[in-house]
Amino acid sequence: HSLQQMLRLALEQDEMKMFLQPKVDNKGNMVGCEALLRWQQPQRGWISPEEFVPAAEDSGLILELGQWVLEQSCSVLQQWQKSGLNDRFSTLSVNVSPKQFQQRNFVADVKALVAKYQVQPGLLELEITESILVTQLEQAVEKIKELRAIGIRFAIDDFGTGYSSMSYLSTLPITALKIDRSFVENLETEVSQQAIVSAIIAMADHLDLDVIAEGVENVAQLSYLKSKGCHLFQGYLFGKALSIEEFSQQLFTSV
Ligand code: G
Ligand code: G
Ligand code: MN
Ligand code: NA
Repeated sequence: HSLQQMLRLALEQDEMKMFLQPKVDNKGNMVGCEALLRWQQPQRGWISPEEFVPAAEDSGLILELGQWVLEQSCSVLQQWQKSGLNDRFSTLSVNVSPKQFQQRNFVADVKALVAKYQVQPGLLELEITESILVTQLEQAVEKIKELRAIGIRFAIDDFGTGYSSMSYLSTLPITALKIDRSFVENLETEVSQQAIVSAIIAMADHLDLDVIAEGVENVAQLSYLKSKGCHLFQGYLFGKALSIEEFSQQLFTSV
């Protein structure tokens, strides 16, 4: 079977799982999470999204997959709202592929899910990449504005790795930048990485955007990021992605 055939079966046969990686604040408190797909394939074992997300993009299956992740996320948020989320909780972030975002029905689909699960829209953050803004800036701006109008939040994922101009930053109603993992790598020793990261943090601050560092693996990286004013983090130092059950348990047992 091709990867694409296997992917179609995976969705039908419940092999796809949504995991949640913690986002933490200055004090190490869990203040949110990012939804990340995990595929447990019976014959081949565990398959990384780095392998199957591109295949899903090529086959168009990313649309079903993306819709599925969004629905799961809204359902989880509904459960958490019922259990009483504390004020510290910011957002559950969902990766949106360019193909999914560019669908004519994208805005309506998101609104329908938010309504179906009665999600407080401010708890949902959509992660988009700069590539969306390169090819279809005007349409993207309209879609983001429509969803921002009901309170949904938007982060630019992998910030700094795309080929877009930065002029969009002053016009786009996004709410956060995610510093790409590649800039955080070797941050403790590489002066050039430090220059890039401190510039991104300063820019986010001036534009009144949240900024979150990805791929934080050690205390030296964390200290540098904190010293420059970053106060949201994600990475193996704090935890890898957990099953919904495990994450929910941690969320409601932490003080
Ligand atoms: O979890 P991590 O190794 O393993 O994810 C690898 C890549 O797959 C990342 O670039 C991430 O953005 C992407 N990815 C993970 N989950 C999703 C998802 O639900 N939708 C999309 N479009 N990409 C995802
Ligand atoms: O591209 P995106 O940022 O959406 O995906 C996040 C990816 O980064 C996932 O593959 C996730 O498993 C991975 N990841 C999360 N934290 C760390 C980390 O601290 N180190 C490394 N190397 N990868 C991480
Ligand atoms: Mn992401
Ligand atoms: Na990223």
